[in-house]
Amino acid sequence: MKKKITILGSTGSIGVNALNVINNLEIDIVGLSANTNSQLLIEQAKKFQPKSVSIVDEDAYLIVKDALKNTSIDVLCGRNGLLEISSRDDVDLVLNALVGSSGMLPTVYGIRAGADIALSNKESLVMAGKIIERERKKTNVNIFPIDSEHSAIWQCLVGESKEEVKRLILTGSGGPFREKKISTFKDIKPEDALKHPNWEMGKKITIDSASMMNKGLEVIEAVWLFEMDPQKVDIVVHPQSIIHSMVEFDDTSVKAQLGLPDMKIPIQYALSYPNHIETNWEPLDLVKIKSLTFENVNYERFPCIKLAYESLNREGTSPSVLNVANEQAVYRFLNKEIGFMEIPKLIEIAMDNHDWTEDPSIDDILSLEVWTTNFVKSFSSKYIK
Ligand code: MN3
Repeated sequence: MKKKITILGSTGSIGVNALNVINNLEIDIVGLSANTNSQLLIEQAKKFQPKSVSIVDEDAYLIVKDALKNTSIDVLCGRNGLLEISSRDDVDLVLNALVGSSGMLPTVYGIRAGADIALSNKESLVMAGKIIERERKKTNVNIFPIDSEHSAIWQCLVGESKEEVKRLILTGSGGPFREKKISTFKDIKPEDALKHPNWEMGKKITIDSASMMNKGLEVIEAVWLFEMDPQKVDIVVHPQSIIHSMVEFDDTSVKAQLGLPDMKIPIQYALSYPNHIETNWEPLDLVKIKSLTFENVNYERFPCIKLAYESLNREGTSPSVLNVANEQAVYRFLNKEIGFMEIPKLIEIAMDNHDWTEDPSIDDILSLEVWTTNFVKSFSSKYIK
C-alpha cells in the first residue's frame, strides 16, 4: 500500500527536494503547505493532486484558490489552515520542512493525530523537546530526522543498543568564518554570512551555520531525538562535510555515515526507512575527495554553541528562549539593525531575563515565544555591551 504523506513547507528547499525524491518511492501526497509562494504551490498541487493544500499568506491564498477552483483540491488559508492540514488523521507521515519556531505546533498536532513525523524543523525539538517526547510516546509514533547529522547518527544506531553508546559526535563544516580573524567578526555583513561553502540552504539556516548556532540547535535536537545526556553529545569541525556524524561506543569503536553533502539522501532515508532505495545520484568518490580533516570547535569564535549547551544546562524554558531569541536576532541582523556578534549577546540577555519555569506547557512556550520576540525586537542595540 502506498504511504500517505503531507509535506509542510513544500515550496522551500527541503520541500522541493522531498517532492523530487518521492518519484523514487511508493508515496501518495495527501497535503501540501506553503507560506507565500502561490505559483509553485499551484504547480505542485496540479502535479501531485493532494486532497488539500494550505497557504499562510492571505493574498497568495486568493490566487491559489482561484487557480484550483476547477479541481477537487481543498484550499486552506492562514495559520489555522496550516494547523488543520497538520492534524489530518488520514496520513501516515507528516514531513515538517517549515522554517523556525512556527514549525513547533504543527509537529505536535501531527503527533497527536497519530502520524509519524519526518522532521526537518529542528526548532520543534529545541522549543518543546520534552513535550514532544511525551506526546510521541502517548501516540506511539516515530520521529525520523531530516537533518544530515541526525540521519547519520540514526543510521549508525540501527541494530545497536543505546546503553552502549559512549557519545554522539556531530560534525559541522565550521561555516564561512572558520578561519576568519575574530577581530574582524564585527564587520561581517549579511551578504558575507549568506555564502555557505558546502550546503545550499534557506537564509535563516545559512546565518545559523555562519554563527554555528545551527550546530548548537542540533546538539539540543540530538539530546531529545536520541534521549541522550547533553554531556554525551560532542561536536567536531569537519570542513569537507563528507562524514555527516558519528557514534562512539563503550569499546571505543566508532561508526560514521558518509555521503556527498546533498539533502536528498537524508530525505529519502526518512521516507524509505528501514530500506535504502536505489537511485541514480552521483556516488561518493573518496579518492576524488582525497582528504578528510577535523578540528576542535573554537568557542570564542562561536559563542552561540556555548549558549546552546548552557540552555540545556539550565533546562526548562531556556532552550525555547534561546531558539526564539536567535531567530529574532538573525532577522535583525539580516535587516542590518544589529551586528553579527550581537546575535549571541541578545540571546544571552533574553535567556537571563525571561521568566524561567521548569516544566512548561505548550501554551507557556507559546506565550514565552511572544515575550521573547518582543524583547529581542525592541531591545536597543546601544545597551548591548
Ligand atoms: Mn544539519
